[in-house]
Amino acid sequence: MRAEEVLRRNDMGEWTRAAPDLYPHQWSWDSGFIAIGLAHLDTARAARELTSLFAHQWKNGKVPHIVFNPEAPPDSYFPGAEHWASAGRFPDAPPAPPYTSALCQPPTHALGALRVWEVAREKGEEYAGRRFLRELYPRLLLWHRYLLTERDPEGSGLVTIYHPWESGTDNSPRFDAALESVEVGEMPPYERQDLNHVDDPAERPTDEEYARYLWLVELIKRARCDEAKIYEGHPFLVKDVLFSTILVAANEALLEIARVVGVPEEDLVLVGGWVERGRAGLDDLWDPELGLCLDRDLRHDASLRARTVAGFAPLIAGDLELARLEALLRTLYSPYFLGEPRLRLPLPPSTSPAQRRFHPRSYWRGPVWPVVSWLLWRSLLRAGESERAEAMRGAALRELAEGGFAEYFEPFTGEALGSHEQSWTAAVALDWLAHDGAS
Ligand code: 2M8
Repeated sequence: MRAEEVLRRNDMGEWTRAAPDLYPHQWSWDSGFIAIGLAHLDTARAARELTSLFAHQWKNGKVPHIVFNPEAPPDSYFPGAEHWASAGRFPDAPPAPPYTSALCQPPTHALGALRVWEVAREKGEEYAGRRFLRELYPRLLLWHRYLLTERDPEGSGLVTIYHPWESGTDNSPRFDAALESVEVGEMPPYERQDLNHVDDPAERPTDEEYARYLWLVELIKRARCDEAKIYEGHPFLVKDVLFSTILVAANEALLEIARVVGVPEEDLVLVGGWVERGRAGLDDLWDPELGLCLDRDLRHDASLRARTVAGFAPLIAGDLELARLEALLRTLYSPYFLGEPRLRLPLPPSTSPAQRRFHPRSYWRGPVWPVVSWLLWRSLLRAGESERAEAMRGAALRELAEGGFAEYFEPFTGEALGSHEQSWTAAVALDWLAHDGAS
């Protein structure tokens, strides 16, 4: 099946489901990537992917991590709309139904919006492209402002997450230490649906992890999503370096969008300041020994030491001093990552095979995720490392040509895992293919 077909089959008109069975709803950071892919097929439809998501933005600026599809078959996903229905009555919630989750995910949206504009301009669709950016700009600004205020009362430039689901890299070992200290309380019994849609339960998080995930949801609901209350008592509060660096990249994109839209100078100063603050915050979390940037557990005031792709955050944030860039490239091409001799292709495993509790089939504990390869590819290009970027693009396209548009891949065998028609995988493939003539 071709990338374009995957997106068409998952197209629900105004938005795209993340995957046909496993994920029948709209996911926030998936949509940012999907818009990037759709831009190459139909800029107007790509624009709607984002405007439809932002129609469910919360009053405080939060963009929900899932917008539930009222037409999805009952019991197709857990926790679904019923589980989150009470969140629809919280003070900041948007009108419901459709219901949304009360969590959020990394802000890929400005990256998507900028790509839509770039392609629209190339195609001579400047008028419609600019109109779209004018419509979305204030919403993007509100969203980023939420992340840099409610989620960063410290003013560190780094985003605090309340749940591993907010990171997008759910069961990554980078959260093990913080999650292990979460004690699960009384909850009604529940039935997982995700295991019905994969070949092997080892591809998904464990039951122990799920219990903690649901308990954290329960606590957020009990706090009625009051950010100050959550900050005070929640057992999982982590400064997430991957989330934070995507926000830096998104703020850079927002600056470009702001210039196209033509906004007051003070907006440019504000967003430019966010970019600087984010880079400085990442710099504070640099670990010279691992040659990576590390998340921080605020509850226990401790660094979360794990070798995962999130550690390359400064590379994604860009504008690095030469010494830091070289240190990151050394780690990336070392035996901990791309230099690992067992890798089938030189693509970044989500977790280093040398990391404790690495698992080559388990979700974010080891498999290669095309969207992450896309982020690193883009970062290498921007750092002027065009040969390395090109090698990564070539390897990624080969993996997809052989294994299809799977959610993730076993790093040593290239076996396709998880969902087999994952929208964001098809989307980044389209962007890589469009880059052919450009390289
Ligand atoms: C995965 O997460 C969802 C929960 O949000 C799940 O496992 O049920 C993650 O890979 C996440 O990053 C992604 O956005 C989502 C949909 O593709 O699936």
